Amino acid sequence: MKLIQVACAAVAFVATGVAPLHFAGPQSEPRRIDITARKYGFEPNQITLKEGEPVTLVLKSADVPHGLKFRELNIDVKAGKGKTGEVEFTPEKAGDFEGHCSVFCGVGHGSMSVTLHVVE
Ligand SMILES: [Cu+2]
Repeated sequence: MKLIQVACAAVAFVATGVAPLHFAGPQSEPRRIDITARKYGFEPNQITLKEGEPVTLVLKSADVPHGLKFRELNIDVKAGKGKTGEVEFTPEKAGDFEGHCSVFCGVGHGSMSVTLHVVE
C-alpha cells in the first residue's frame, strides 16, 4: 500500500510537465533552476515555472561574463567569468517572458535568449 502511494506521488510529480533540475523538497525552499551561459546561448533556453511558486535562478557562466535580464520581470542577474550569480523571485503573472544576455560578450551576444513560460 505504502509503495503504491509513493509510486503515485512520483507519477504526479512527473505529470506536472515541469522538468525539475533539482528536487527542492516540500515547498519550503525555492525551486532551484540552473542555467548555464556560454558564447552564445543559454542551457536550458526554455524554462517552465509555476505562477506563485518561488524559484532561485542560478546563472553560471561557462566562459566569459554573461548576464540574464527579463525586463518585464525586473530581473537582471549577472555571472562573472566562470562564476555564478543568483536571484530569487516568484512569478506573479502567467505568460511567456523573453530574457536576454545583459553583458556584452561578443558577436553572438544579441542572439542569446531564454524563454520563461509561466503557467497557472
Ligand atoms: Cu552577452
